[in-house]
Amino acid sequence: DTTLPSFKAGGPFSRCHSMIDPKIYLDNCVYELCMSDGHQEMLCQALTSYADACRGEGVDISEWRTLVGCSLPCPENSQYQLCGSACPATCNDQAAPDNCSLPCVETCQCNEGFVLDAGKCIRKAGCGCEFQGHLYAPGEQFWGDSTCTRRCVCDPQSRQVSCEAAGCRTGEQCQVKKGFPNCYPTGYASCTASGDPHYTSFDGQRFDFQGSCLYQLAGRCQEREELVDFQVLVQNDNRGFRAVSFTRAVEVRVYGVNITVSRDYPGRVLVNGVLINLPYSTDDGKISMYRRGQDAAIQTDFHLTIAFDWQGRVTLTAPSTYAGSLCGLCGNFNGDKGDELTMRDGRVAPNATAFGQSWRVAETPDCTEPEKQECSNLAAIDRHQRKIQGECGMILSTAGPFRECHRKVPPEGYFQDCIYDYCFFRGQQAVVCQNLASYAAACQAAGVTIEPWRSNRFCESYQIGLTRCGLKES
Ligand SMILES: [Ca+2]
Repeated sequence: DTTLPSFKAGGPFSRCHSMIDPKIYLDNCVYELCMSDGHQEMLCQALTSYADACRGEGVDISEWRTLVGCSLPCPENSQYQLCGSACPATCNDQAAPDNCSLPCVETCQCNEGFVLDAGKCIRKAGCGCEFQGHLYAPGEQFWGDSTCTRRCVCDPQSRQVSCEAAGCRTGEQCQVKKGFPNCYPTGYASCTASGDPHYTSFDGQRFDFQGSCLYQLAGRCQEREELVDFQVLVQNDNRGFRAVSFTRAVEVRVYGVNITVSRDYPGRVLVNGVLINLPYSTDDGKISMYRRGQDAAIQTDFHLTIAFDWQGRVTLTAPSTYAGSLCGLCGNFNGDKGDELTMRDGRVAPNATAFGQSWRVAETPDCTEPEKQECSNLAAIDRHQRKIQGECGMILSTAGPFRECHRKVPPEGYFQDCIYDYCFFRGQQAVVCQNLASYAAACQAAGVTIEPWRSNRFCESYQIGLTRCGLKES
């Protein structure tokens, strides 16, 4: 039996006996072996724990692993060392072992020419390049100065940094964040579709379009290599087919990934057809998805954000780098309100219906594209709602929760949308709430703090609803 002698006088641990009584370790070892039918792994664990304890006391123990067949499995490109450096060479500090003052440890040491990086031994060449005190990965691109005038790359072969003159794109400015300079958009514009649906384009044009097929809300339309291609599609409900007919699903196509946020899957999103919970990021980190208030927010690394509340309000925020290069129901983002209803063929549409139809991507079962319908009671509803503090009147109320917002976001257009939907849907609360939520979101986007407007009796929030159902802790 080779086991027990290892603990005996003259064995590899003998010099430790006077420092740490081996009896308890021996008893444990025998017990574990007995319980496990002499399993080798148990033996190795027991001996390792004694060896670690001894080393902790500064006792020099001799090689014991080969004696009992407990060789340490070492990862690729490394080898077992009974007494190796406690400061392994890493990408950031390749001379670490030379300057190490710690006692040696039993370890797997990287082979010659390799260093430790994230728990693996990689070739020194795989470490990348050092530039002005920072380490950059092979192939990584970065700005070589704080004003973004030199674009640099770490050459994977030579591990040398090479730079060339460059600059930020139109609609961008150089900013240093967290110590790293980068180009950031100078501004953003938002487009929304909400309610029946009512649209507000990037350049601020409001219109109604009640098509219920699949449409392009926005996408890159100019082939500009420096701009990442993307498409945002909306699928609307068939008006009249359901009691409440709003944007039903939003589909985002970018970087070869297909993301769908649908009313059919509240609280979750579909990524390439697979249902996932939030938050979630793609492996390359280029797309992240998270909950933002009542919305599912999808954000790309080029500062495009799409938010959908799983019910009927979608908001698109695009960076100024895309100004003038977009097309779809959200318009072209060129700062000119007059050409917003530009159709796919480049002509300006005679009306919103023709405009909407031109951006149809696909027909869906039973989808229709009716002309905007007039509601016969509209004038009477308008007069009544203007007088009251509740329902659509809450948007205009100078004593209401949105009063601080009136100067920043003119409320009249939102009120008009609200009474139009109120008229068609006979005052259904869910429809009114959608319109109020839409104005609230526009106010918050404009930086205005609004007062609480939802309550237990009116427009109860989704979160409160979930809590009531016991699905979520408050
Ligand atoms: Ca425009």
